[in-house]
Amino acid sequence: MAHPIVYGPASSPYVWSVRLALAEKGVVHRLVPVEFGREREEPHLSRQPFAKVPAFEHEGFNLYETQAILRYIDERFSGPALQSEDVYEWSRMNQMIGIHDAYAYPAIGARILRNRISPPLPAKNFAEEANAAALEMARHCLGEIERLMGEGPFLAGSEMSLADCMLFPLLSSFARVGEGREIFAERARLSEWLGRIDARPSVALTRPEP
Ligand SMILES: N[C@@H](CCC(=O)N[C@@H](CS)C(=O)NCC(=O)O)C(=O)O
Repeated sequence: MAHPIVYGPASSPYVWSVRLALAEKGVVHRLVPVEFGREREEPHLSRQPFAKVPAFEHEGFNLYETQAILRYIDERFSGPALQSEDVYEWSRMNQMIGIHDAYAYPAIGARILRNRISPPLPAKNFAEEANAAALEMARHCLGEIERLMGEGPFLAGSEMSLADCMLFPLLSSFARVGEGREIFAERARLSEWLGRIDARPSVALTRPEP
């Protein structure tokens, strides 16, 4: 079976989510780096017409949109299931993934991290009010994620799921900047979760260079 190909920069949280899911399934993949900025040009635009990363390819099947890629990976490959059979855990997983895409990534990824640590892209000078609103949203997201995960140990049940794959890259990057560190300091259960996922071999295999 041909190895799947992931297109995008290793440092992108969305790219890392896909690679993390592959590593959790024990699937070897090939990363084809796409430098930031090049996602707006060919050949990437033919793979992802909305000029985002990642794009994904497996045995001639092309796919983009991280949620779809994650579900493909779990359904297509053997290895530990990353979606619970339990309808409540499965729904919680989908809810967490929704929170990531609708609220957490726009505030944390596209604003706070983009402002702080996105070389080689120049920091964007967003208006202070917009930065404050993003920080407030980040705080709200982390509070809600911690509430929904309950006692854990994972975000949506007793096993690692696609929710952990989706949220870990973004939240672990956030925990490394000052604003994130402060919020995590108030969130013991979420911090423990971060440490638990961080220790997994799949993270060691896919962690981007600092
Ligand atoms: N809906 C897309 C979003 C992916 C996304 O926002 N990727 C970011 C990097 S983590 C990106 O491509 N940013 C470049 C840009 O917006 O120009 C998905 O789920 O794959």
